[in-house]
Parts: sequence; C-alpha cells; structure tokens
Amino acid sequence: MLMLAQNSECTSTLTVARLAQHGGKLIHQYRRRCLSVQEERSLATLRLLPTPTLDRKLQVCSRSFQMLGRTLHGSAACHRAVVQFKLSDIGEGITEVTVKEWYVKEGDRVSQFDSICEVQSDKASVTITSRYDGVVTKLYYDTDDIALVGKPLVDIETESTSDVIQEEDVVETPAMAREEHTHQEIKGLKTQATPAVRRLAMENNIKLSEVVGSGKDGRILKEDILNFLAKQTGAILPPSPFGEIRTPSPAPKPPPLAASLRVLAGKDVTEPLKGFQKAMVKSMMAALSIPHLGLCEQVELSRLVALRAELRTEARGHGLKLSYMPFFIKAASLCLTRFPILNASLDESCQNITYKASHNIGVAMDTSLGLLVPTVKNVQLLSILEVAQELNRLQELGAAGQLGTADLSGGTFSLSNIGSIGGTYAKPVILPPEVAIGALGKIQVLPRFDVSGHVTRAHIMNVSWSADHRIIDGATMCRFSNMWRDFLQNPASMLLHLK
Ligand code: CAO
Repeated sequence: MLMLAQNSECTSTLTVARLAQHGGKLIHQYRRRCLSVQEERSLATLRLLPTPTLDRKLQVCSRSFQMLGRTLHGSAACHRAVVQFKLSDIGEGITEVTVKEWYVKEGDRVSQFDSICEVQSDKASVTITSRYDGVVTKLYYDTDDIALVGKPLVDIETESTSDVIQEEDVVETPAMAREEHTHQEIKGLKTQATPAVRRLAMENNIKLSEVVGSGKDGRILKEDILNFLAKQTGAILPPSPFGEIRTPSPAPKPPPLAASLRVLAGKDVTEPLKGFQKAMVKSMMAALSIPHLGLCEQVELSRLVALRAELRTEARGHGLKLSYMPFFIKAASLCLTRFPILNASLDESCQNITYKASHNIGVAMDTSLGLLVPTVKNVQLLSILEVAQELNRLQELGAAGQLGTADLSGGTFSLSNIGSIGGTYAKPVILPPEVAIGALGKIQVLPRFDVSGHVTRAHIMNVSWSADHRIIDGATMCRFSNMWRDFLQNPASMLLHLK
C-alpha cells in the first residue's frame, strides 16, 4: 500500500496533457489492476485464505507501476529534441540508395526498431529502422528519390532521455541487425535487445530468456517487457500507440506497370536505371573484361529424378521443399574440393589468385525485385538437406523482396538454373570476382540408347559452363564438368564423399 501511495504521488506530478499523451490509460489500468489485486487480497484475508500468491501479484504490480511512474516522470522531465536521422554507411562502398517505400509519414509516432522505410542500394534491399522513440516531423525524400549516405533521411522529435539521443543513427539489414544489438547467450539461444530494454528487464527481475520477442528476428522490445509484466499481474495493456506502423513486411513488388502501359499506349518511355538494374550494369560491364571459356554437356538425370521423388516426402517431413538444386549445388561443392581453381578469384592487376576456402555458391534467383544472386554459404560443410533448407530460406526472402547484403555477398562460384523457368540452353556470364559459373537447362524426357542398344526414356539436362580463360583452361573445366555429371548421373556415389 505504501508503495502504491508513493507512485500515486509520483504520477500526480505529471500534467494531465502528458498523461493523456504518454499512457494515462496505461497508468489507469495498472492502478485499477493493482487496486483490484489489493481488493482480492482483502477478500482473501477476510475468508482466511492463504495470500502469498496475491502478495506476489501485488509486488509485481507495484514494480510495474513504479517502473511506469519512473518512465513517465522521466518523460515529463526531459526536453523534446529533434534528431536528424541520417542514412548511415551501409558498407560495400554504397554511396546512394533509392527510397522504395516509406512506412511512416510526417506526424507518425515511431518507437525503437519500427521500420522507417525500405531503400534499395545497387546490392541489396535494406530496411531502415528507428533507434528513437518520437514523432516523425520531416521526410527528406519522396518514394523513388535517390537518398545519399550521410545525409538526413527523416527528422524525429524525440521524447527520450539524453542517453538515447546521443546514440548513433542506424541502418539495418536483417543480418546487420544481429551485430547492431547486444546479445545474450542463454542455453545456446541468443536473445536480442537494446541495453535500455535489458535494463528494464533487469529492474523488474525479468529473465530475457522467458520473454518472447515480437521484434524483427525475435528481438525483445520494450512492449514485450511490459506485456510480460502485464501477464504476471493480470493487467490488460492498451494497444500500442505505435501499433499501426509496426514492422510491415514489404509485399512482393508488382512489376512497373505504369511504364509498360504507357509503352502499350504507343509512347516511348525513358526512365533512369536504379538499384539492382544499376548493379547489373556494373557487374556485367566488369564481366566484359573476362575472356569467357564455354563448355556444354548433357547429363542423364533419370536416377536423380527417381531419388529425389523418393526423398522429397522425407524432406517435406522436415518442412522443406527438395528440388534438384540442392543436389546440383552439393555436387558442385564436392567437385570444387578437387578443382579449387574454379573457386578462386583473380586480383585486378592479374598478379595473384586467391583460392577460397569456403564454397559460397551463388544461385541466380528470379525474385520479386528481378535477378539476384544470393549465396548458400559454406556448402562444403552442409548436408544436402541443409543446402535445401538454406535455399528455401533464400527463396522465401527473395519472393518477399527481403534479401539483405549478407545473403547477396561473398559468392565464390555460381549456378543459374534457367531450366526451372523452362530454358533449355544458356550461356552464363561470370560474376566477378568469381571465375566460373554453370547454367542448367530444363530436364527433358528424351529417347536415348541404353547399354544394350535399346531406346529408352531418359531425363536429360543440358549444362553450360563459363570459366575465366585467363586462369582456367578447357581441360580443367571439362574434368570438373565430367566429375559433376558423374555425381549426378549416379547420385549414390556422392554418399562416399559426404562428411
Ligand atoms: N528442369 C526441370 N524442372 C526443374 C528444373 C529443371 N532444370 N529446375 C527446377 N525444376 C522444378 C523443381 O524441381 C520444382 O518442381 P517440384 O515442384 O516438382 O519440386 C519446380 O521446378 C520449381 O522449382 P523452384 O524454381 O521453386 O526451385 P529450384 O530449387 O529448382 O530453383 C531457383 C530455385 C532460385 C534457381 C529458381 O527458382 C530460379 O529463380 N530460377 C531462375 C534462375 C534465373 O533466372 N537464371 C537466369 C540468370 S541470368 O539472367
């Protein structure tokens, strides 16, 4: 009771307007809940029932109330400041991005980790999230504008304490987010939360491992702590005032209909190259400087077709789609172990070759944003099922237009399965700094002679290899191709080499 009285005193120092704005409803509900626990306690005492549970509830309730009082009191005391939220360095030499979509408008409230906008660099699509609680007062760009790294993106009028204001602006991709926030190892699991959220949890004796994070990648937010407390006390929290702009996952982007419609209407349309198109220009111009060696081969995949049919049900049991790609990728990795020069890079002055230890196999992917090449990392360490799992993940991200820089960089060798769309032959272009790539055509049922000279049905796929002829000769490419073909024609033989 004494604690409640102190807290009531504390809240009375807040102005009515502030209360309305910052959670008067919340306080009211907590107060009501705490009082009802108190009433429950009195009733229990009257009925001579044991009260330890109620006492605990009351303690927890008081703690939450104290915490709320502190938070709101702090808010009342702090001054408002406008923070210019700048677009930070995304890395990889990126200096500008295209603003694809705003998730906020001027006047919207944001809290930490709310998505502000989606931008597209020439390497990846990146979600920018807020590090501040406050109100967005200015957007510096319109959709489709080019935003410059280091320049202001939005202004946010903050209502937080000064230690938050001093924090650096943040640009976040799913992968970078993991580095940006502090981690806590708990029984092999990592919990993600900002120091402020951790402090809140600590002050209320809450173990982060017991809280389910509702932020991106399971990150624990301030609200999760409040909800956790509410569950302990039985209080009902009001809906988040920031709920309407919480982390929207961008829907697959429709094709740019406007331009094509205008073309259909008989008008020429000229528009600037942006994002991934720009990146394609850059990497393909760089590829032009590579003398390409080409080699084509036919692969008889009847055994693989039968094997996949057998294994896909089991993969489905693991919640995975098992296509042919994981076999193609794993076979390529086994061959790269034998032919490391195909998993290498040549420096710009053509003086040094670097043989890469990791087999990071890029997979050309037809995504909602166009052609991208995410990489399955360290294939040499993965089982076929693990490759399938990673490919499934990348495909899901690709379909949602959410592939980040980490998934799109670091490739050491590539495969392009144009056959999944229906192409029979292709002439793949090497993606520098890689030195080789394979294009896979569609698997067709065609007549072939068996060993006794009888015509049989066979599943045939064309594969076309391109290699950097400055460092790779035709014989090496051909031996690699033979080995890859043999693994897939007799997939059981891969077993002997799997670790
Ligand atoms: N021949 C016949 N069928 C094929 C096939 C092929 N070469 N490749 C895939 N398939 C089948 C799959 O087995 C799957 O069938 P089921 O539903 O029966 O399993 C179906 O086609 C769809 O496969 P998928 O495309 O979802 O998955 P995947 O692992 O085979 O391919 C990916 C993944 C990312 C390579 C593919 O989706 C893709 O984007 N391909 C286009 C690549 C591209 O654009 N290349 C050009 C680059 S240069 O501009």
